[in-house]
Amino acid sequence: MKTVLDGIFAVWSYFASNILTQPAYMIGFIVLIGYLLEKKPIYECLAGFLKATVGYMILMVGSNGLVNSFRPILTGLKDRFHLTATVIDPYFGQNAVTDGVMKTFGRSFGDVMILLLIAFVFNILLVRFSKYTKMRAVFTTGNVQVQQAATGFWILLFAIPSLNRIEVLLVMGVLLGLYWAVGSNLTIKPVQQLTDGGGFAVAHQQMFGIALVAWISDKFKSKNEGEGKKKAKRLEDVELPGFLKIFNENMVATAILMFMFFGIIMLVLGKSYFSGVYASSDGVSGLAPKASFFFYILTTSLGFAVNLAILQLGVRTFVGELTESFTGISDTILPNSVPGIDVAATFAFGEQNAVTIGFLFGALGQFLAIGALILFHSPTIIIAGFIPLFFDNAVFGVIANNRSGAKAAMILPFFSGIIQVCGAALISTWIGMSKFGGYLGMFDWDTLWPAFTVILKYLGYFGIAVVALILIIIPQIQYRKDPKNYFLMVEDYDAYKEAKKK
Ligand code: ASC
Repeated sequence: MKTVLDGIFAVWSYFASNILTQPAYMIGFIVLIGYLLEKKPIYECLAGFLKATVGYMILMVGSNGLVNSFRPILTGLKDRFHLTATVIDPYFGQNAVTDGVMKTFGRSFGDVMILLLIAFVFNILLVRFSKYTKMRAVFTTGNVQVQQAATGFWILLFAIPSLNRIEVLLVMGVLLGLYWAVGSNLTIKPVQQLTDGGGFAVAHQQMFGIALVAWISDKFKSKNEGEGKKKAKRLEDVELPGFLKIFNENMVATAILMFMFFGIIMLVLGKSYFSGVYASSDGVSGLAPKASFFFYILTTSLGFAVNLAILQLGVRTFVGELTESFTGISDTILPNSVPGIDVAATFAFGEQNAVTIGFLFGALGQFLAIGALILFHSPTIIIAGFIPLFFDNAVFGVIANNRSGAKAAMILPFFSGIIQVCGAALISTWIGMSKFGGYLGMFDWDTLWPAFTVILKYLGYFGIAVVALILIIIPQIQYRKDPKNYFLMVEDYDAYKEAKKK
């Protein structure tokens, strides 16, 4: 018996570390399974696998390019001004858990793979029984699952320290599995509307945020587009006068705005800071001796537009394959389901300038909130991390613009920026993570999870049931609002649109 279990676990570990947590292969694998289930010839299945994997790898080149060039600039503020501060960034958060969980709780977290197994299988079961659970999305973004598992582990130990190893695994497996299934399910409607039936959901770290932004945007719209009033302007409808016309071209707009934004930050950091980076990175990054600082800033800033274009190319490469092949899965083993994928996939849809606008207004909100923390001598100072700043607020910008126009695409990311900083400062101080220099810091983990932490801390074991129940009820409410079309939305989007017209 023991050797059988060991064998199963060895197979799972191999799968989890090589495929599930490497989303490019995970997406490729899903495409492969989908086409096999559609009984396509094997060479076509293989071609689909390759195209999807390569497409996803291209997306990651863009996404990592953005993170690697702009994260050091934002965190540079911390070194340059010798701040003791907590960086909100998923990787800093993960390091803080690794570093601090032993010192804080006398425990270490070695069971990540088992946890992923429990939560992932649970997510699939919830979707398999969608008839009862009303959950329609499978969370496939393994790299963020690992980060969420780490932070979830800390939160749980903080709230209920008496849990033993097995109990921690079970509770987290259930709560995370539910959060993945319910959260990505919440994004289905806004994402289907954005992509005109793209056939996927978001599986990331701001899923409740996306649902909230969609809901508030619709309120904006009904207020602004009521009887007798003009339709609110989308970013793409704004006609700029004179020379401002050049902003209508997305690449030009991104280049100019990022040059101003990062130009200011880089000037504040100063030339000698980047020369220091060059020396300490052995010339891999930073400003080479004798190189022009102006052109260094220009090249760095234009890199934003370059990486964004790469990212979008990657999305366009794999999304078609994914949509087409997934019918193989949703017609057979998982009826009425869609795959949940990285939030970056939404950036290839809708108005491109909304990505930039969302990011910049989020930054404005974050910087104001950080200023307020400093001004009021908060015990924890937050440093903006690029990942929450960009990936959360850009998708909020895109969704808000798609549903109700330019105004919402500015206002909502602005408030999101404030919420991200204040929420992260509060929760990371309370649970004791701020001392270790990092917190996950993505929107859901600055809002929803702090609320769950309060429930778990004050209600203990009973709190676990309360949190699970809250999550279970959400898709039931969604379903009851429109039972006739709820599953049609993922089964056949064109038929869904027809039905809604009537
Ligand atoms: C995250 C994280 C990343 C990025 C990436 C965005 O939360 O950990 O590496 O966002 O998934 O494409």
